[in-house]
Amino acid sequence: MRVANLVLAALQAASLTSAVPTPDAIPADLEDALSQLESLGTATYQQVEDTLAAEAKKRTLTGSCTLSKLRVRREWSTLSGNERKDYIRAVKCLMSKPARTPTSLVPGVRNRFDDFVATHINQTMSIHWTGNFLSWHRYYTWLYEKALQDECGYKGTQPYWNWGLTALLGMENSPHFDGSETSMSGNGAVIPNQPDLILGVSAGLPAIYLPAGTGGGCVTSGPFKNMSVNLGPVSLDTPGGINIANPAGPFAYNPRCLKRDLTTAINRMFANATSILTTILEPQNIDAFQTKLQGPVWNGDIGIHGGGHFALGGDPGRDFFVSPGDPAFYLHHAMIDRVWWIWQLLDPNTRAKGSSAVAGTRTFLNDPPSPNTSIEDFVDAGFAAGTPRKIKDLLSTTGGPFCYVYL
Ligand SMILES: *[C@@H]1O[C@H](CO)[C@@H](O)[C@H](O)[C@H]1NC(C)=O
Ligand SMILES: *[C@@H]1O[C@H](CO)[C@@H](O)[C@H](O)[C@H]1NC(C)=O
Ligand SMILES: *[C@@H]1O[C@H](CO)[C@@H](O)[C@H](O)[C@H]1NC(C)=O
Ligand SMILES: *[C@@H]1O[C@H](CO)[C@@H](O)[C@H](O)[C@H]1NC(C)=O
Ligand SMILES: [Cu+2]
Repeated sequence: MRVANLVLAALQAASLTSAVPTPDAIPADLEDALSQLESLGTATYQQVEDTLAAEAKKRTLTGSCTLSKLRVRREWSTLSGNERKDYIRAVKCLMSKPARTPTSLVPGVRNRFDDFVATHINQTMSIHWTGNFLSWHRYYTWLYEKALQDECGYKGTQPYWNWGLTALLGMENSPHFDGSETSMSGNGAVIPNQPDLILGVSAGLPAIYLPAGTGGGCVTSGPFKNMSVNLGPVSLDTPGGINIANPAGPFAYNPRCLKRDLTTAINRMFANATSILTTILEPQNIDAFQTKLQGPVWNGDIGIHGGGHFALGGDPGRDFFVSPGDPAFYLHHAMIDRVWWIWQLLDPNTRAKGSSAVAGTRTFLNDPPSPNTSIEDFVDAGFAAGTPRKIKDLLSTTGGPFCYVYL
């Protein structure tokens, strides 16, 4: 059976309308699953390269993305120390540049980094559990990457955080969060005996109990230990089930330390390599895919998306509105985008173009009721960057404004 499938996969890979070969079973063993995931990622990368090369040869290239312009986004742990330092330098540079958002609208913005946070806060209820969730966050992450490149001289691309890796290593021991100078900073200071997290209740959903992490306080190590979080909280889940908002409002100036509460247990429970593979291989339409990825919370599942956010924890990491205020957000959402990209390329004709590529409505879980999302709808990142773009131009990472892949 396995051999037959491998032969079939090889034949498919060789044919012109090559589909990416998929594993015949999803391993429960996390190391096996991780290596299957990486094979799938590499095959997807290869397929994009082959397609661009074939189009160039036949001169049927329709867009402006060519092989020579193609940029590759990579996993944090595969970057050299100097590459990671350059990324960190550029993020800090963004934090040192003046904001573009009018302070009449958002009194709390202090820098360019905050522009992105303010936009996310402003649009939260129309970009999550909506039909534009994936395309909005793809565009947003790309605009952030572009700001790092264009405004801060960053030479690399937006790195991603493969949660399947940190589930195995333990977050605290990973190159992502070990607190070294080449990490995205480490854990928060230890707050002993933190009670469980209780999610969902504030949104009127059944409670989900999650273990609190190993930190909880201000980040004490690495490049971002002294950064100031300026906006929020807006809806911050804290241990014990308490949800916190700044009474002065979501846009008030409220400088405070960056907090983390690294929780490998949550990472391992929801965002391990097996669940990543399952999210990619099981759902057969966009509705099922985005539900699986975000987690059917009404069934006690926070999905790989919630798994990453809540494993990072802290303030603003566990704040649904303000989460981009932790610079690790963009590594997390690059991985979300990578998972979508792999899923799309398993059937690009229905998943990366046309009306079958989107599902959902314009409001959070359709509350209040709103029209279905259309690929003709616009998304924008407000004062942060860019111009409004139609969803249909954001469905392919090698079309519209984009020209990147993941490896
Ligand atoms: C970080 O903040 C602390 C306390 O304000 C200060 O003592 C320390 O010098 C700062 N470190 C850096 C690297 O800015
Ligand atoms: C991986 O994640 C899935 C889905 O959340 C979970 O059911 C499974 O128990 C996890 N695997 C391990 C080994 O923890
Ligand atoms: C909106 O989408 C749902 C689910 O796909 C579908 O059943 C419904 O007919 C759509 N509504 C309109 C007005 O197109
Ligand atoms: C928030 O969104 C509204 C409606 O789209 C817009 O008019 C306003 O300028 C936005 N504010 C910010 C700070 O982006
Ligand atoms: Cu978001």
